[in-house]
This record gives sequence, C-alpha cells and structure tokens, in this order.
Amino acid sequence: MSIVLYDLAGADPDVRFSPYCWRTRFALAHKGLPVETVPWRFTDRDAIAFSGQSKVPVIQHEDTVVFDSWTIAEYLEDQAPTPTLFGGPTGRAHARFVNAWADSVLVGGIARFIVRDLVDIIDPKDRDYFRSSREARFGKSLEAVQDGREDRLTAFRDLLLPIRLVLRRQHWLGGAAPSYADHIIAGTLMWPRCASRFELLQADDPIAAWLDRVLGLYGGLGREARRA
Ligand SMILES: N[C@@H](CCC(=O)N[C@@H](CS)C(=O)NCC(=O)O)C(=O)O
Repeated sequence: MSIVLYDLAGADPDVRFSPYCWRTRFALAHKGLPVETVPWRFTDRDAIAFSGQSKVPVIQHEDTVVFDSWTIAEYLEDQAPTPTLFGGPTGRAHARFVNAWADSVLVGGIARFIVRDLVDIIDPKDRDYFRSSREARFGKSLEAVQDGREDRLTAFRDLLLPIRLVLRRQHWLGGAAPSYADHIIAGTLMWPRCASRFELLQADDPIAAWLDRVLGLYGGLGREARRA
C-alpha cells in the first residue's frame, strides 16, 4: 500500500504544521503504512485540484484519492483493519465525537493563541492569502486576535479538563493502547508545537506527559518533527 500525502508545509519545507495532516500522519504510522509526503502551501491549489477541493490532507493511494482527515482515517481502517484505529464501531462513533470536539473547540481555541505567529513561518507566497482569509474569518487583524494571549491561557487550560480526567484513569485516550482519539488530539497539538514557540501547556500538566508519550510513538515521529 504505497500512499502519497499532500502535507501543509511552511517556508521551510520540513516544517509541517497542519493539525489535520498530523492526524493523518499518526494514523498512517499507527497502521505501519509507508507514506511519501509532498510539501504543500496554501496557494498551491492546482497541485490538489485532482481531489476536487482545496484543503489538505489529501492522500492518493493507487487510483483512489481521499481528502479530509476523518474520511482518510475511516478509509485506512477499512483498507487495513489491523492494527485498529478505532477498536470497532462503538470506538469509531466515540472517536467521531472527539474529532468534532477537536475541530470545533480545540482548533478554534488554539488559533487565537498562534494565528499571528503562523504568518512568520508560512511560505512568503502564502502570506497575503492567509492574512486576508483569516482576518475575514475573525473579523479583525491577526495581531488583535492574538493580543493578550497570556491572560487567556488559564481559561484555555481549563477547557482541556475532560482530557485530564480521562488520562487520570488510563494511559491513552484509546484506553490501554493509543487509538485515533489520541491521534486527533495529539495531531491538533502538533500544530502549535511545530508552528509557534508559545507554550500552551504547563510542564507539569498530565496532558503534557501524555503528549510526550505520543511524541515517542512510531519511532519518535512527533518528537523528531521540525519545529519553526
Ligand atoms: N475538515 C478538514 C479540514 C482541513 C483543513 O482545514 N486544512 C487546512 C490546513 S490545516 C487547509 O488546507 N486550508 C486551506 C485553506 O485555508 O485555503 C480535515 O479534517 O482534513
């Protein structure tokens, strides 16, 4: 199973910082599937036009093209059932909740801490598009979005309490072994880790210890990832 992944890159092609592409990277590694990653920039729309949409991750596997990290996870699970990402239909349904929570709460929360930092690490050719599209989304300048972030840290950390409560009882979000739920949350946290120097987690946070465990999985895939 030879797979090509279009993976969001910064000005430095080795800086890969998409929260969604990281979910896919971890899922592929979990399955032990080799992948060739293609660095992709926001304005490289033509390069993924074959997928019929304009966002990454996109994977190409033989004649099949799949986009959207959740759809890709389901595709991988169906194509290569073991080792499992979801642990069956009930686990898949629960992981869907984790995915929705991460997309709606976590991604939006993190963006407010690092969106201005991203301008400095993305490819210069992407900067105008990135700034104008994100400023339109937030309805203010990226500087204004990020402003006062230190004062908002405690509220953000409080938001992560459900993760802490789960990890108090088990080693992984997946239970006794890592599952796609771990990849969703850890993949999302790879975004600030790779793209910004701003520390969202306190060193003694159990989530930091868990993230460190995830970073060590798959031969240290996450730990060795280039940071901007
Ligand atoms: N729901 C999608 C979201 C994918 C997404 O938003 N990707 C971003 C990169 S992190 C993107 O390609 N954005 C392109 C753009 O903003 O033009 C998934 O889970 O894969």
